[in-house]
Amino acid sequence: MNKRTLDAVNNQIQAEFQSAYIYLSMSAIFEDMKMSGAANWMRIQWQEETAHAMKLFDHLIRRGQAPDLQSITAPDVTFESALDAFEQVLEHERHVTRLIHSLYEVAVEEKDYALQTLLHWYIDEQVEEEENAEAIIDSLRLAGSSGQGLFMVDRELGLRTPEAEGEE
Ligand code: OFO
Repeated sequence: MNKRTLDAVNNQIQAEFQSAYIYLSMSAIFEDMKMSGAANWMRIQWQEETAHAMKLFDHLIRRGQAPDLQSITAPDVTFESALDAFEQVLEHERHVTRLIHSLYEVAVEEKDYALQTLLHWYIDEQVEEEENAEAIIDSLRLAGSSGQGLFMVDRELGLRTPEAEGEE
């Protein structure tokens, strides 16, 4: 793996851990709002993002490269409502999708076929990440300001369980 590709993968590992940290922060805020279902959803998202980082980390190890971990900054997260939070999730995932596509472009330009194959998984995963956020936003819009509606959505989010290994 050449230096340009290695640097790009290390940057993506940082972005995935940064995502994990943002979602853990959102989980803490939802706990504080007594929305335990949304807090659960965010906590599982934190686990998933950590798994995304580790899949790239392990790819480097398998290819005889030492991952170079970068700083993670304190998440600067605030939101007015659950809808606001999940709109921020969608925006963030769109940003991560752009990062994954840029990384893929590096892998193509540098003819790194193994990395390209690995990134197919991430490209599919980003479609799912955006789709999930959009579905929750739709539910929250339907619930509007109805306490009962929000209670139902929160209960639904509380049913999310960690995905099996490899399905993150
Ligand atoms: Fe790793 O997919 Fe979200 O950020």
